[in-house]
Amino acid sequence: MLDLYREMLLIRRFEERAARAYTQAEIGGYCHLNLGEEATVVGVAAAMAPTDYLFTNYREHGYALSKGIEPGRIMAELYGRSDGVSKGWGGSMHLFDAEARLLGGYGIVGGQLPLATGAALAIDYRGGSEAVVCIMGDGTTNIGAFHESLNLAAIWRLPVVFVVVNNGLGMGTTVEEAAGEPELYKRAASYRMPSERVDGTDPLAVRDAMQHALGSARAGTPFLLEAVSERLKGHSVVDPAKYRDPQKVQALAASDPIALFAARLTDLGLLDDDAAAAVDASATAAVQSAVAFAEASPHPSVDTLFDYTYATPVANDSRRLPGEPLFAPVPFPPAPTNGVAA
Ligand SMILES: Cc1ncc(C[n+]2csc(CCOP(=O)(O)OP(=O)(O)O)c2C)c(N)n1
Ligand SMILES: [Mg+2]
Repeated sequence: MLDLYREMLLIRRFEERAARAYTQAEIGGYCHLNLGEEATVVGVAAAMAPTDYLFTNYREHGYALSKGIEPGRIMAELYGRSDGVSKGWGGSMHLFDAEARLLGGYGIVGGQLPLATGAALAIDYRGGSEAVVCIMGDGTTNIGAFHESLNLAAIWRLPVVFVVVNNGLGMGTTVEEAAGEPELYKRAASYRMPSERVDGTDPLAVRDAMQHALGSARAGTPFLLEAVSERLKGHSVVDPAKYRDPQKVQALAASDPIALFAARLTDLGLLDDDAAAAVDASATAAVQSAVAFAEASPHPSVDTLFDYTYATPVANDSRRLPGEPLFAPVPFPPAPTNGVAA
C-alpha cells in the first residue's frame, strides 16, 4: 500500500512540476495532466505483468512513470530534448518506449484503440500469453473506433482490456451531455463483453478489478473496465476550466485520491506525518533531478527532422529543412519543347 502511495505522490509532484515548466515555456505543444487520476494509473499498472503492453492517449505521463520509465527521460521528452523517451520528437502527447512496452501516447481521440486491438491480435496469432491494456477517456467512447475495436476484440476473443478513465469531462462537455448511456461500462453489453465500474480514486479497488479483467482477457474474453474519478484541473495546462460549476470545483478536494489514500493509510497505522513528509520529500527530489536531467539534455539536431518518418517523398514535397529554399530546382532535365517556343 505504501508503494502505491509513493507512486501516486511521484505522479502528483511530476505533474505539478510539468505544469510549472509549461508556464515557463520550457515545454511546448500541448500538455495534459493525470491530476485526480493517480489512483487509477497506479492501480492499473500494479495489476499488469511487465510483459503486458500499454496503449494510452495524450494524458499519459503517469502511465509512463508507472511502467517504470525513468522520470528524467519522461521530463526530457516533455522538454523536447534528445534524451527523451521519443528522442524529443514526440513531446508530452507521444511518449513511447518499446522496451517498457508503453506503445504510446496518441493525440487523436480513439487513435490508440485500433492499434491496441491489432497488438492483441498479434499476440493471439503468435500464441503469446501477454495482454494489452488500452486506456481511453470517457469522451472516447463516442468515437467510431471504440465500437469497431470492441466488436473485433469480442468476436476474435482477443487478450485486451479496455479501460475507460471516466473523469466526468471530455474537454468542457460532461458525460451526461455527450453519452446516450452515461453508465459507460454498460456499452460493453453491445458486444457481450464483460465489464465493470470501479471507484477510480481507490488504487486497491482498481488493482483488484484490473487483475480480474486481465485474467479474463488472457483466457480469451476481452473486458471493459470503467474507473470513475475527477479531473482536478483543466483539460490541458492552458485551460482555466471556466465552464465548470464553481460549487463542483469547491467540492473537488473530496475526490482527491491522494488525500483519500493518505487518510486510509493513517487510519491503518501505516502512515504518520513524518512518514508522509518523507514520501513527499523523496518524490519532490526525484522530480527535481528529472528536471535537471531534462535541462542538461541537448535539443535534437535539425538535420534529424525527417528520420523515422514513414511518408514517401512526393514530387511537391522537397523535404526541405528550415532555412532552405521553398522550391528546390527540379531534379530532372526540362521536357523537350519540339521547337515550339514556350
Ligand atoms: C478525433 C479527435 N477529435 C477531437 C479531438 C480534440 N480533443 C482532444 S481531447 C478531447 C476530449 C477527449 O475526452 P476524453 O476521452 O474524456 O479524455 P480526457 O481528456 O478527459 O482524458 C477532444 C475532443 C481530437 N484530439 N481527436
Ligand atoms: Mg474525460
